[in-house]
Amino acid sequence: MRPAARFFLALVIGLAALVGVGYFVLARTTQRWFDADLALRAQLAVTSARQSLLRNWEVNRPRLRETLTDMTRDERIMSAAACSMHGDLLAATETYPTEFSCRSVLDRMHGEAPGPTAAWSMTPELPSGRVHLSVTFVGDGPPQGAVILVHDLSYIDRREATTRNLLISSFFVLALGASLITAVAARLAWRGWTSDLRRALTGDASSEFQPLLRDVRSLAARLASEQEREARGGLWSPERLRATLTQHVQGERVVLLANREPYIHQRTDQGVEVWHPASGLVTALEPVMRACSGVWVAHGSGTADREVVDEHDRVLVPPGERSYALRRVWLDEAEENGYYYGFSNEGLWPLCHVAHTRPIFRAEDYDHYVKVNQRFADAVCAEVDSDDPIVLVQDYHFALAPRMLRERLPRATIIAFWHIPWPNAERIGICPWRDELISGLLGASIVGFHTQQHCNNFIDSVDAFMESRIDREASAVVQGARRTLVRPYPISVEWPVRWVEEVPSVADCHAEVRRELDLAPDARLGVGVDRLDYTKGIEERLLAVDQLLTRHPKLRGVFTFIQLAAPSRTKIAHYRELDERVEALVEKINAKWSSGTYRPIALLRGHHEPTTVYRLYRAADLCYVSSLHDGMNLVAKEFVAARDDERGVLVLSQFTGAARDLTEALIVNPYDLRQAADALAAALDMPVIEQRERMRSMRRLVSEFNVYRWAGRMLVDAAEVRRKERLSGRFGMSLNQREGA
Ligand code: ADQ
Repeated sequence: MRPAARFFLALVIGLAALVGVGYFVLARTTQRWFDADLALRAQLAVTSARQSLLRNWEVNRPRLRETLTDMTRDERIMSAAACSMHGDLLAATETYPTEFSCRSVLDRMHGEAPGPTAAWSMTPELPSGRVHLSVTFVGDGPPQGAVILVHDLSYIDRREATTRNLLISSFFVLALGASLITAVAARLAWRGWTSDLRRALTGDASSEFQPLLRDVRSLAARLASEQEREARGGLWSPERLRATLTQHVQGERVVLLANREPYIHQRTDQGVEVWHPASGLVTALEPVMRACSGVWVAHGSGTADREVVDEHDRVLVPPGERSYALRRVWLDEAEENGYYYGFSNEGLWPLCHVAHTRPIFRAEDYDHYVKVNQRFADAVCAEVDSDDPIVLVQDYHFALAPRMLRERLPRATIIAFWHIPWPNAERIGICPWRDELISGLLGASIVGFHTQQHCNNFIDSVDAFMESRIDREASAVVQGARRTLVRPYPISVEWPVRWVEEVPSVADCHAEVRRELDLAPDARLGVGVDRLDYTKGIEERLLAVDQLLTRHPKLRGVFTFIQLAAPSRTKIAHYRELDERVEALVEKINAKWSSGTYRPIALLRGHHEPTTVYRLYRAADLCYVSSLHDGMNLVAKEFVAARDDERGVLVLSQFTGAARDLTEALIVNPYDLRQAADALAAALDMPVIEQRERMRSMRRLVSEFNVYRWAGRMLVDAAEVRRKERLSGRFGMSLNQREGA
């Protein structure tokens, strides 16, 4: 049925219901009025004949009857009767109905105490129709008897019928009129509104649409470009990223600045080995650089790094593939201590993570931070091959570099991505160099974070500490003629992950890992993979395993948790202490629950190559990520990417950025050990069908929102900024003037 017909039908039904209810109320009310009216009339008739009635009562029955007949001259009184108080008939008119004998009528009054003028009435049904019966008592002092008057009600029925008909017709006329008027008014208003909106969208807007207009336009533009992009490209892949680079940024090569290098050349007894560092940033960005080519500028931290570079400190990587250049920057020990361990990891890292470790700010460390940022910015400038390059500045080690680069390369498109959380303004406010950090980042064209919350915190910090205009609608900060976009780009892993192709099938991983760890073939396995960092909640994770075994005895001797723990930042006392605490805790829990060769926790300290990590992911029944605070956490996404069998359960801390994407994980508060232990138990008990459902949905998400998409969207946004900047440059206007125009 068409919507208009449906509307009309609903209208008719609604009106009919309304008429029905209206009629019922009206009929009841008029009936009550008529009853009252007739009772009054009866009383009047009896009162006016009272003298004659009293005179002839009991003594002259023929005269009494005449008096009753006189009373029925009123056209609406059909008949009358006079009754004694004992219910005997004294006299009655000829037409008095036999159904209403004096006794039966007085009995039906249920012993109501009659007063001299009291009246009583009812409306019984006779075969000839409805009548009104009134009983009025007569007598001087105590009543001597009662006069019963029978009224004809047919005129009332006639009147009611007329009223009902009138009511129904007027209702219909009114309803029809109202619907017609409403329809015409709505049509006129809709026409006016749509033509206004059409005019607004084509640029000829009336003033009341102006506030709405910008939102509608930008939303429409965003949706259109998003749809077009997604429809055109399908899943994001290295090829699509490369095509995006060529199409949107004219194939300009990307220069990436990050502290950590993607390949570390390390001297060992066996010669020079190439290591893949345990770093989320590297995991994410390495596939991007292989797709885009260009240069990765990083600290050369390996013991054999200097041995393999050319005279420009460059080496082509990946080894054997040589897709892009790695430019190494050398730092002496004091610089590394001040810039990396000191300001970055004892100051900024605890400042940005809510993990209850006090940040330490030393002026000497900050001095090194400034100097090293400048050194790296200079290295980037030496690597660019145009005056408007695209530079990707990565993470908290380089908060100052974007402004330094901007000063040297005013036309560069600089994307600064902050891989860790950005705290709220109050917290960032405690850093003695907060203004410098924020101002440094605002040198970028785009500042990216994993989540909208971190973007909001950054904008609030700018608002609190900087001279600037904040364009909240566009999520941008404007300083003078320069605009910095602040956008969320949730990072991810490559898809498909190349390591998955290099490891055995899930069934083989399952069997091999259990054999290697000397576990029963059907042993249940949990896995955790982290740098040894206090933000990762490793102690809380081990305590949750302890709780699990306490609360679920059937898992003792059956469940083993493997924790890979790569030593990290070991020059910092806090990290060394953590290392010791974790070791001691593992010993304690193992001592508590071990029996025979069974140990509930296997702590595999040290760095492990990605293939080892992926074998474990595939062998495990569950993966527990218990970060106390984490920008994103790629381990969670790696576990999902590893499980092409659609099995295994992810237990994930609510304090990770990943928890916003991977909602089918079992989300827990890692501080709540009981809840975490129950989630681990639920994971081990989860039916295969549910595991499949959850894993399939998470895999769909990670495959779609992979790291190529992350990089691609930043590049597309960068291209947009670039286009606007070029336009404003060509027309000699500042960006703000253009944006505001
Ligand atoms: P990280 O703090 O390094 O990253 P995460 O995102 O979990 O944390 O990535 C760790 C990476 O190192 C993973 O690829 C993992 O496989 C690997 N890894 C961890 N332990 C390992 C071990 N023992 N041996 C070998 N490999 C190991 C920072 C932020 C995160 C953010 C990333 C990316 O702190 O919040 O997700 O950057 O933006």
